[in-house]
Amino acid sequence: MQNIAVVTGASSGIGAATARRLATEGFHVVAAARRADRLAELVEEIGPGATAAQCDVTSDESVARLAELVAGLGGPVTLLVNNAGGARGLDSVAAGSVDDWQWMYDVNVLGTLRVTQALLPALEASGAGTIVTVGSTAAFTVYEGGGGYAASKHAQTAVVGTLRLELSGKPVRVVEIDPGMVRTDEFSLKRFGGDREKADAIYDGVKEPLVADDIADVIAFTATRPHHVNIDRVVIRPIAQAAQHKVHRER
Ligand code: 8X3
Repeated sequence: MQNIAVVTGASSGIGAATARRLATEGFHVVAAARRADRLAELVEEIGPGATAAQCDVTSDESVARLAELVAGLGGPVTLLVNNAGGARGLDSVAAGSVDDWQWMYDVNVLGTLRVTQALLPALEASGAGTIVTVGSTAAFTVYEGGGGYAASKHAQTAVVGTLRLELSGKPVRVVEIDPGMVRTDEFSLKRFGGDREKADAIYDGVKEPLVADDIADVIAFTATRPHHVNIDRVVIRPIAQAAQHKVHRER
């Protein structure tokens, strides 16, 4: 049996691109996400190198079922990509919705925690495990309107850093990928509750924002180094984004 890679949030964007890419790297990919129809399409496209797992990372039961499904495949689980997550709203702290903040904490932080806890025994048992967590540049910087998202991403990076310390001496490396501006079908659209105009404005005039494949490429790179090489953290932005507030726009 091939090595197994579990990718959460695999129904679109960075997760789907990562699932496709890891299959080409020889992993058997378990593509996990809430939307079964999207997963079915993805798994059909990838072929026998992938298994769909309907999973909601905000549910203990759902994540337990994911772990059972993965165990049932019988192969060594060598890679977990914690990619499920997202942003809701671009409101100020003064006006931010508690529900949106709660959702971001639950998915970005507790979702990472749940899936990591559920798969850690198998990753350790493989003798050569890797956990890659998709964070954000918002994990180490803040911007107006980004308070809720940045708070959740700062918290997620704290979990990742703590985990790396706690796994010292165990055969599981811990990697964090922090993307800046990536143009995917859904990230900004979801952030703005489906408002296409607002979502598109984020990328206005930016010649080449990153795309999902750029991030999948880096995830695959970190996961396929010799196992003693732990790439702690990668910050990746388009060349047009020198910093969070320094975006070159051509008009
Ligand atoms: C995405 C980067 O700039 O929207 O994680 O916070 S940003």
